[in-house]
Amino acid sequence: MDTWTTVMAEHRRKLIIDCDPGHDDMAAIALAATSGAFDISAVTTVCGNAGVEDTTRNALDIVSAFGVDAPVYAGATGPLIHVYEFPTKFHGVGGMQSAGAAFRRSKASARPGHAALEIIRRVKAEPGAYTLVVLGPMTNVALALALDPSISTTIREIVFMGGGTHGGNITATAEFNIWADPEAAKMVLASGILCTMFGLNVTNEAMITRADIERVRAAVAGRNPVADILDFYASTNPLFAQGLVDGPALHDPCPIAYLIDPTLFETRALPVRVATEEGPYLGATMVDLRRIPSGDDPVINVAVGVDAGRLNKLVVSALCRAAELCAANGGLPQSIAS
Ligand SMILES: [Ca+2]
Repeated sequence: MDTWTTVMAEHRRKLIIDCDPGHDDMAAIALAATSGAFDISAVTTVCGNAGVEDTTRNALDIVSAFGVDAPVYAGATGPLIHVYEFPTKFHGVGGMQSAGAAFRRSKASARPGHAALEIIRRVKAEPGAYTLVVLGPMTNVALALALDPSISTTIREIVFMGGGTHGGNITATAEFNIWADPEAAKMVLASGILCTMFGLNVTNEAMITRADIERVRAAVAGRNPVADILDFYASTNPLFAQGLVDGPALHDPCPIAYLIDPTLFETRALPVRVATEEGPYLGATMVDLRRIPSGDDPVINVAVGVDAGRLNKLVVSALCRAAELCAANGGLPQSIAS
């Protein structure tokens, strides 16, 4: 590396991306990979949009397609307590179905060792260095905290997609990632780690329109898995299919976009309770917008506003660049360093 490259590398924020790809996880990794702002040190996987074998396979294919030099570690095969069926309705067979071309299968395998243990190892080896980006259910992070609570002082911060200030998507009250493992989310929010929540109240504004997808398609001639995967995602969105919204929401890029440019979002420190009781509120995040501290509810940063226009430009140009990277890499196996 030349001096300038070395200086830049030292200033890049170190990330562990914990995810369940997942179409919008793919878009989030595309944004992280193309921004130049991050050292993506590891990708850890969890069950959520699909079983962990599928989300791990998808993560390996994504990092290979975008030339991300990061090891992948497989994590939890199930939530702590909650039992549910993986939602094929939105993400299709395998968790990241394409309407046309898929990413070429990476020849790499997940590294030995559980994702939770790898999170512990890394954040203890370099206290204060790692930002955790959590894009799926929080099972891996909760397991890591249960195994070694001292990591609450060595993780720099957590930014996550999940919850919301009102309303849900998997149920009327709950967002999927939190609903899938509410006990894990409750543990993580109560850990004392600086957490910033990107819930449906802002991520539903992060739409990708048909014209946006066509821009991504036009970025390269010929085979374009990024555009085709987005096409499938759009096709499964019932509101978009009925013409009620301009496009499907790409939820997961929001926390990454915040790390790139915090001015895209308005955040407030607010008490948040995760409902873990069985019933109609299971997995709901009850955000006290009155800012009245109440009992044991942890106060975390909550995204309450978004500049959707600027966010859209950032995400779509990243997806165009990612489509170029995918074409350039041709799905060839990457040399993935430890
Ligand atoms: Ca996800």
